[in-house]
Amino acid sequence: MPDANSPIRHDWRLDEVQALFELPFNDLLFQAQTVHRRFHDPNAVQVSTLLSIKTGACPEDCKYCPQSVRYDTGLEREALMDKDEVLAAARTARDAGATRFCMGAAWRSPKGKDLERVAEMIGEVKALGLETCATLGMLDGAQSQRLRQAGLDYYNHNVDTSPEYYGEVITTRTYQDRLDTLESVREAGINVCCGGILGMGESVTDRASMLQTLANLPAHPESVPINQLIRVPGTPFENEDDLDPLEFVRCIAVARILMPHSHVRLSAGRTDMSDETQALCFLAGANSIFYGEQLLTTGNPDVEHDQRLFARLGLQFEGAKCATEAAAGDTVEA
Ligand code: SAM
Ligand code: DTB
Ligand code: SF4
Repeated sequence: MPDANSPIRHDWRLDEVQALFELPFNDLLFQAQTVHRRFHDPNAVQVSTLLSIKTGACPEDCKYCPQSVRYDTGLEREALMDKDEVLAAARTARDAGATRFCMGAAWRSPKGKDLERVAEMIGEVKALGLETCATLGMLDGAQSQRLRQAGLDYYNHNVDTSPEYYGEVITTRTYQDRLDTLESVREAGINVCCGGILGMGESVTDRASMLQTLANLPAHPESVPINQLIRVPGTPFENEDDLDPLEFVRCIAVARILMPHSHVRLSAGRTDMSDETQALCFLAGANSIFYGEQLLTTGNPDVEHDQRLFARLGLQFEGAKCATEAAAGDTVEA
């Protein structure tokens, strides 16, 4: 029987999640911030830096993605990077204050030789003192175990949207395929990073259903990235409507309430958000970001801008080991 007093649940009903989305904004944010303070330092934000280690020419048809071979987005394809280049980028990220380095590859799933090359990168990035994360597409049990053995700390694999809306977004792999990968990763003992995208024409019920799916996994993902769609010209979703920033904040707040221990990441889309919207996301319980001027193939705020925003909000980089932490904590004149 679930403990009615425990906020850690895996039995959320859709109507309960929808009811959270429908709360008056102030009530929702108060509840989310209350949960947040019970489980996290309210003024610390975990920072990860991304690197696309293999870019473009992906056989999948994800309608949001500039890297699918099916859409003409003008992106230049690039083969799997050399280890030394990856390590140089990881060092730069560490020296700028990132604590986790996430390597992304535009694959449906990694092939044997490529997986070995990534495994080698993981070991050496870890040796720099960084947490390691990878997002390489679908994995089976043996591949997950190989990555764990190489020292992988986190694997990112998103459900992206609700099971009901999924068919409008991707046709080349099923929702169940995604859940199977998450299970393999979890069984191998790797931390799970799993979230989705808002602004793809989904309904509020779809957002509730996506968060319900994540919260009702056997264990909550340690990291929950909430992305706002980046409308890349040439992708089928390039002309989607603007998302109301307050609807985005609501989704962060509901994720925080449903998954109290998780790091909720304010992920892609920050270049299109005001500082004030981002501040509301932190108030709603977001405590992680992607840091550095590039996501995978698209832009992200300048590090100077983020450092200034952190200073204005009195936020600290969680677990940073370098001078940037002090810089981010300094008071900067507005
Ligand atoms: N190819 C791998 C896969 O899909 O499993 C890993 C890389 S993929 C680019 C990682 C995630 O980035 C996607 O699942 C999606 O949630 C997010 N993403 C990709 N393009 C995006 C966009 N235009 N806007 C927002 N998020 C995006
Ligand atoms: C996630 O949820 N968001 C990141 C990361 N996981 C891999 C990727 C965002 C990609 C945005 C589009 C691009 O830069 O290509
Ligand atoms: Fe390929 Fe991943 Fe982009 Fe889908 S999201 S097209 S699988 S790179």
